Amino acid sequence: MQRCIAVIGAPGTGKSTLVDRLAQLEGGQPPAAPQGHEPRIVEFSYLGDSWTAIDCPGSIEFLQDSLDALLVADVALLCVPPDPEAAVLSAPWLRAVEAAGTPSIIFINQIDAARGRVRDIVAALQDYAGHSIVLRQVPIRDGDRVVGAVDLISERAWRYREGEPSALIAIPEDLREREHEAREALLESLSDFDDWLMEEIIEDHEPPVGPVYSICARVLAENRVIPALIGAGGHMNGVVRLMKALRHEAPGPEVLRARLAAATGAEAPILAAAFHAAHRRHVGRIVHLRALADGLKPGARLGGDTLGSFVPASGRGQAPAELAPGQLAGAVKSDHLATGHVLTADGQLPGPAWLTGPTGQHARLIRPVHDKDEVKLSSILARIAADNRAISVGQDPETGALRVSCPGPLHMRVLREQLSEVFGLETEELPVPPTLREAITRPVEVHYRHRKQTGGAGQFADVKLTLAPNPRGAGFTFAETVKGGAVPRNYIPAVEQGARDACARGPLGFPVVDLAVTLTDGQHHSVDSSDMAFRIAARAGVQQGLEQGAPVLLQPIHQVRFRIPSAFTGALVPIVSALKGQVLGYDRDETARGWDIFRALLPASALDELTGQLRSATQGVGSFEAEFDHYQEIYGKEAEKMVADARAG
Ligand SMILES: Nc1nc2c(ncn2[C@@H]2O[C@H](COP(=O)(O)OP(=O)(O)OP(=O)(O)O)[C@@H](O)[C@H]2O)c(=O)[nH]1
Ligand SMILES: [Mg+2]
Repeated sequence: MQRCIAVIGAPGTGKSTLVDRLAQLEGGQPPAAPQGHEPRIVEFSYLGDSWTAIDCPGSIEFLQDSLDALLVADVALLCVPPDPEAAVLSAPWLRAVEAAGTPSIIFINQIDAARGRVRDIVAALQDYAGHSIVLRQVPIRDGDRVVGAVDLISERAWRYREGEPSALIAIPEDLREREHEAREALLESLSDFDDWLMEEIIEDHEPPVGPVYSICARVLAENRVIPALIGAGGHMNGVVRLMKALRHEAPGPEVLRARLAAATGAEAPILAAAFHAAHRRHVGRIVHLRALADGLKPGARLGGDTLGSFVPASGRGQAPAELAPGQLAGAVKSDHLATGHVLTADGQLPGPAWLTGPTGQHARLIRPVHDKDEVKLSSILARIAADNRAISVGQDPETGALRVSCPGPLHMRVLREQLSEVFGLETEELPVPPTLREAITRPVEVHYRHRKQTGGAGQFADVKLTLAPNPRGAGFTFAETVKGGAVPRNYIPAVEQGARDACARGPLGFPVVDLAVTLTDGQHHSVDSSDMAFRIAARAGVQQGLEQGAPVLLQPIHQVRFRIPSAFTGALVPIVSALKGQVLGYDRDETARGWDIFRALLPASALDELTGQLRSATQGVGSFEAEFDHYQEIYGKEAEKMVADARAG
């Protein structure tokens, strides 16, 4: 059996350094360094147990990778900065583990550089966690510096030593009181989930250490509390203690398997879960999966087809011939396997809803530098997007170009590098032009006669039309009030078609919306009239009418839904106002403690700037989703500039 740890948390919280230390606890080669922003898979053993760590990138733009890792992790190791003021940086990951139901351990890392008390850090994190966070160690300080820790269950004290395991010492006298207090708080939290412990406490007994550790393991497997340990991965401080806690307390893959079965409603036995795909030059698509049953090997039936061959999960060493339960591997020649899916022999079940993070709001048009690559680019982007829920690809309706949305500019850059390095596709990116529209603002009557005499048959059609503004959002409507067959019935659809044709491009250069056209009268000729003639007449007539109808530019307004820690809600109001938006209100987010949902209307043209402003105002933690709501008139200099920009682009 092999257990899997998702190592997650805010940027620069020492995750990769810690994974390196864990992997080398028993000596051996250092693992391969992380590659760019790709999650890194590291396998190691400790005291006879096999482990895999998925070292996730910390950038919020790559949060999806952490969610993907939670699909296959037995336990999440959430690295947090040693600063109560920075607790909010961990909020997206706390939110993720709680939504996923993954048993989690918090590691307050870089404790050598602590800025504040450990209990304040825990209290600040608690604002963003529905589970109670229980402190398992208290720091030993020498002045301001943390020089060791006391384990609150075993009541053993350890003095840190640089670069090596800590030394056992006696609990410093001046720490006794604090240690007792913290221990009581810990036991009390645990006793909420254990009747025996509750009685021990009520009867004022000192509960023996062994059973208390067993309770810790059980409450972790049942995901009742989130224990917090402290240390400094970079200095090897607290690393052995952390690994021992994982060894004794982290549940095995059977717990994950049961959780996934419940979440997906799988009826057949779950054999594996596929969580990530990588594309490599000359190798192709590698699907990373974790075996959740015995004996998965190449040629087996998995997800409704034959499993191809394996490559080692870590990208190093020998490919496994067969996977032990809980083991990770890359599967090649297995293109039928979809990532983010739970796999049975015959089926692939989409992962739980929490697996899809906030949708990407950074949209760009992506064009191949060489025209010949157009078809290849669109098919490869579609494949990448199918494997990565943070990326979506479609065709921009205005320009017909490929439009890619992802969480941010860093992600976009990494994606384009991948296109170039793996697929040999050079691309350029352009901003998505706003989808401007125009509409008339006053009613107009027009009379248009189309007549042409060329050699034999001529063309004749005569239409009288009224054009009137429709209410915003009502779109194009057509009616006729023709009397006495002045325009015969059979030509009327052609008149409507001609009117619609004219709306494709109005006098300002944009599609015309919200227009009511009525055919009131006209004339026809028994020989020279035709559908074509009426269509031409109506198009020209409406074009003329649009020019006289005082056309106005319309810009799209989006309804924007922000997901932000409550602490930042106030900061959003001035941002929305500065971007000429309108605040609609906010509510507590019922799905995540400490978060608000904030709603506003904003011009689509402000969304790019909003991404940057939101990021700086919320330290990267806030996200938003925007959806077209309505068109709004825009006048003056701003309108002139938009028209000029659109003409230039
Ligand atoms: N003071 C201190 N610094 C540390 C410790 N561990 C790591 N660092 C430093 O913290 C920085 C970030 O370390 P990484 O291990 O790359 O952090 P990470 O969480 O993997 O970063 P991302 O993957 O970018 O999110 C580096 O400069 C490390 O040297 C520690 O225990 N104490
Ligand atoms: Mg890292």
